[in-house]
Amino acid sequence: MKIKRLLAIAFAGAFAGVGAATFSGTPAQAADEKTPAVVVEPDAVSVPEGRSGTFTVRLSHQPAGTVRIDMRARGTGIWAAPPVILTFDQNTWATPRPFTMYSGNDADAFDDFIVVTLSAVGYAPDTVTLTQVDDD
Ligand SMILES: [Ca+2]
Ligand SMILES: [Ca+2]
Repeated sequence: MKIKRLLAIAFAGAFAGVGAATFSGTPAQAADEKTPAVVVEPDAVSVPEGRSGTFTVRLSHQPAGTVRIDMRARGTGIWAAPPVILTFDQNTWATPRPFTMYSGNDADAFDDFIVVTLSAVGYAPDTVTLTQVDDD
């Protein structure tokens, strides 16, 4: 599929930089899980044009301190996200945190998509693919 134009995305700078988090390396409550990872669910979200879609983020293992989630996005079309920086700590790491992204109205009839990679220091990254359901 041909990508018609470059991504235009408004992240308000929220995802810039790298988190300086520490991680104990020892699973506290999930000893049967393997590598510590960022867990994003579901893997894919359909977003009607002009509407928003939501996925959740949590950590697989308890951190030693505050962990900041770094988000990077690649794709096509117009997307926006709130200027929110997700962080997890010893108490909140296991609770799925919703994150909503908005699909902007565009003049084309192309189902744009965006792949968001969420990472954190000491954790394997995870991705979610949001696909715009174009209404033109
Ligand atoms: Ca459209
Ligand atoms: Ca479109």
